[in-house]
Amino acid sequence: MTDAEVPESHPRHDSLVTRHRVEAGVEKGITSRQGLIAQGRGEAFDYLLGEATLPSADRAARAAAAHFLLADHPVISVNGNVAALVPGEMVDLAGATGADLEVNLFNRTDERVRAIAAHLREHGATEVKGLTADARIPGLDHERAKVDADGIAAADVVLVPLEDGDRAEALGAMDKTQLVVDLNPLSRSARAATVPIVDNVIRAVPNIAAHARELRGADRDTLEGVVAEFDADAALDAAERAIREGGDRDGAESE
Ligand code: PTJ
Repeated sequence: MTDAEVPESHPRHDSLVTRHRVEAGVEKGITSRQGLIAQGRGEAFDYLLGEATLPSADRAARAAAAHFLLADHPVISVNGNVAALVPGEMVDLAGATGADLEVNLFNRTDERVRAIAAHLREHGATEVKGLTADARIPGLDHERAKVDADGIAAADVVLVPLEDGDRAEALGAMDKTQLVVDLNPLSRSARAATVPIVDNVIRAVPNIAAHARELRGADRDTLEGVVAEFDADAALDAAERAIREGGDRDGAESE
């Protein structure tokens, strides 16, 4: 079954479409088989969140957009799941924020880096970093540490969706502002983030781009105000509460 063959009327339409995209990503050689497991974990959290963007996740997306617009050198890190799920949306977000796109993989092979870069170009990217891999993130073992010297290594703000905790923490130790998209509010990457966006990457990425477009004309003070107002601990608590108490369906997140 392809995206188009999942009937719109199916009660789990979005979830099934998402699964098919990850499956197709594995078949195309852009997503690792472990990506299927990661998707299953994410899907379970999304189900508990009511498969909707919480108000706290929307505020996080807005704070992320403000960080992007304030950055000197923002970079969006793309892994195999992200490439399968939101390739065009990531290219659009890069355009809306002036960020570079860099392929950075947990289960790295040069073949998969090249396949993901080509996939992003098919979706409109003009430049994709990650192929040079001439710098290292300190404190990580070999493959996960490989980054471009003029990309993630030199970035001040990095968007790291669906990360593993080690890499997110290592980027934090390099004093980079980390914007993390992760459906699990208890994950180490969400907890290490400057801005944890507890939402499905499918909803979060277009939402950050929409906020960036809306904030694009704002002055520095306004953007710094958006950043300062955001409380990461409160956002994580709100997401955990929503999961435990039934998402925003019954007003659990009524701040
Ligand atoms: O392509 P690679 O080699 O870089 O590998 C990518 C994966 C995702 C396989 C790798 O980074 C990995 O194993 O990640 P983890 O440790 O399974 O963590 C993935 C996190 O992302 C988990 O906390 C999931 O809940 C979350 N997640 C999964 N799908 C989504 C998600 N968060 C947002 N949107 C999703 N669609």
